[in-house]
Amino acid sequence: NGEKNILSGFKTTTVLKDSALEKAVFLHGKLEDQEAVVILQKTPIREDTVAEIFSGCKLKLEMKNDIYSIYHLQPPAHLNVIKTTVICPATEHHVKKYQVQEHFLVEETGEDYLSITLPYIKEQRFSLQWVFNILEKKAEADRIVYEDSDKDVGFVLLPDMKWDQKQIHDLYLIAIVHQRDLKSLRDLTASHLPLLQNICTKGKAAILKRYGLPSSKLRIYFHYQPSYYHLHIHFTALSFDVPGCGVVRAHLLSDVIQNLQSDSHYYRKRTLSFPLRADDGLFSKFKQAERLSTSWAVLGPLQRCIQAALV
Ligand code: M7G
Repeated sequence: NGEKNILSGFKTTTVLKDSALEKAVFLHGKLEDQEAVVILQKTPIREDTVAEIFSGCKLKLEMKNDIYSIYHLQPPAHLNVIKTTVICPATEHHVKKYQVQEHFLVEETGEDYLSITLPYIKEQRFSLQWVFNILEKKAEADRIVYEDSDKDVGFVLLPDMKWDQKQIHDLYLIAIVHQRDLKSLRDLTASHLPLLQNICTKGKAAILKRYGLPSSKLRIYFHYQPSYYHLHIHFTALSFDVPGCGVVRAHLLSDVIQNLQSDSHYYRKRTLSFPLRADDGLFSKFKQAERLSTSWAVLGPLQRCIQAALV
């Protein structure tokens, strides 16, 4: 559609991750002298395009043995798209985020949060500019699925950057709260129940209306730790085994609501476990504070197979 091919000048310095499972490659390199991360990912095959793929493709037989044949199929160009995410200029944190790394499980008490994590995240790991752009309609305004503009209980619901919106199977939306002083799960008390219940009810209704997907097919959760410390909630299709939806990082919104109903300070006091990369600055802080000697579990040997569920 006439877009300038900015990627023709991209020079790869390192392959951060090459995942056959995700059908994606994560590259670090230079784009016009700026550091950049480029993610190339093959998109899922949609059932409603199969007939068009079959009728418009070029087929080449690779192997035939008895009843088994393998072909290389070249689909029509418009159905042969690679979703490409470009982060430029990328910071060192972005490069680390996508790099395959050994993970360790950290158990953070309420006190650890105040003495180790909070001072660290105040240095702000990732800029929140993209979040403010969404809330202020400076970016992605045309992608908003639903908004409640109330300053206390309001939020914006829109497709996550990871979702190409081509099929419901891998539906992924995020609800970003309008309140600006909530960093993560740790900041929530019973006073935020109206906000959480509002997001839960209106988020589900908006997804049913727009995509026809009922709440029984949705997984609605927080990440702890998140990458971006402005409170947001993930809405993903239950059928989609998305990275980060497993027990070590995801906290279901319905559980969070119930926990706050039974104890207003639940998330201030509780020990919360989460995985950190070995090269994560926060991990070094936990090590320095000697908070890992008895409580860390080495995930190294299992890391390759559970990598996708962790990050
Ligand atoms: P998170 O738990 O803070 O971090 O979730 P994670 O990336 O480690 O899961 C932030 C969510 O926001 C992720 O699912 C991102 O894919 C999504 N996201 C990040 N950015 C920079 C954007 C953006 O610019 N637009 C949209 N729509 N989503 C984004």
